[in-house]
Amino acid sequence: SDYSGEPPRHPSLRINAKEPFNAEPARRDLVASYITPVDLFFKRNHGPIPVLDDIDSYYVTIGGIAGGPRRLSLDDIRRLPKYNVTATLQCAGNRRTDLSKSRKVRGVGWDVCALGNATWGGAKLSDVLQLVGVPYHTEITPSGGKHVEFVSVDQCPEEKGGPYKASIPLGQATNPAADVLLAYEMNGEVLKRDHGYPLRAIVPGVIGARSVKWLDRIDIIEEESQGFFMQKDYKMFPPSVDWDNIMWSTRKPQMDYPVQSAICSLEDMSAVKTGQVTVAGYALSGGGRGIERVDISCDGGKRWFEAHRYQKQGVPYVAGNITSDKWAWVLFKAIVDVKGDIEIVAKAVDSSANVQPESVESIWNLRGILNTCWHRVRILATP
Ligand code: MTE
Ligand code: MO
Repeated sequence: SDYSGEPPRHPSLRINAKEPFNAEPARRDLVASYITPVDLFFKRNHGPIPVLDDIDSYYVTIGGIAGGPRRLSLDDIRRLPKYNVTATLQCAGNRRTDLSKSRKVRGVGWDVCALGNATWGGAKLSDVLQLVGVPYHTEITPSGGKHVEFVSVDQCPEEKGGPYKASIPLGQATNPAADVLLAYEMNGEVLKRDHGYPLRAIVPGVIGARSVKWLDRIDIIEEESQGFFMQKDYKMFPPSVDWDNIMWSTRKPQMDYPVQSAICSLEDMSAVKTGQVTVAGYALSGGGRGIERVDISCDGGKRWFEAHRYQKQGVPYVAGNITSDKWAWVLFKAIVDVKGDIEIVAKAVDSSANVQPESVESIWNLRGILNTCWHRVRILATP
């Protein structure tokens, strides 16, 4: 693979792998703003960043439709109604490093910042599909229906040099309320190369792996995508399955993200001064479920109290309501008194009353995905 054409990146990013480029911001930087600045947004790649600079000749091909494939230019997509959806994109591998402490897992090691919250601008996939003759669908997503496969132009070693691919159910793709976008903007600016320029899918509420960057094709297919990242990766196995007894076909590709939270104002195993410290972080859930509350403990999880949620100005926030935005994270904060050697813990509860699991052992899985266990930070507070 050729990595000579990579774009410049912010020097403060923590690089977890250089080629392909995988990096996340520092904890404190991540929760400094409700909307994550583009240069601090985590970058998750499986191959080199494609060079697509002749935008006038760029088009995306829509296949598997009546009358044969259709090519849509960027202008065709820009002419459709534009939507701005604030959605948090989280990699399924977020917090993998902590999972490895229990038992070794395979994959890029991530701390707690393999996610970001952005306002994505683009056309709804449901409108794009309607334009080419595929009608809207507004019922609850049926299972066993057709699928919509996103195919990228980037070449991934795991795909044996083939393009990155993923699919979502047709019922979700054609449902305007699912807010699936073909995005050409991120935080009001033209999408950057690292994040899928000129066009990417954004599938809110679902693991980041399904939000395919640098779109080449969108195909309506009978079964879910047979691509590597759908069939041989990003599946959640039970703790009893290891590399010697894995049967990939026995599990479904992971879609919705479970409830998650992490503390970002403190580093693990750090020293602070006795007195007040700020416990701040993020909480989010998948599938459009909002965050009901975040509980904090300063004694490893024996006694709990509720954190405050806070959002910055100008951000969609319904006063008195529970969630700020259906697809976006909530930032939380609590001021606590600390003394001695203590363990601070955060756990979130979503609007369906799902709670993060307590122990990492109960959710350990060989690929190290979906580590959503209580987030613990051990600190030593001395005068
Ligand atoms: N799309 C392509 N074409 N190639 C990729 O490697 N990585 C996926 C997804 N889309 C990927 C991709 C994964 S695993 C994640 S978590 C998100 O993109 C990361 O998006 P970001 O780099 O914009 O943060
Ligand atoms: Mo990911």
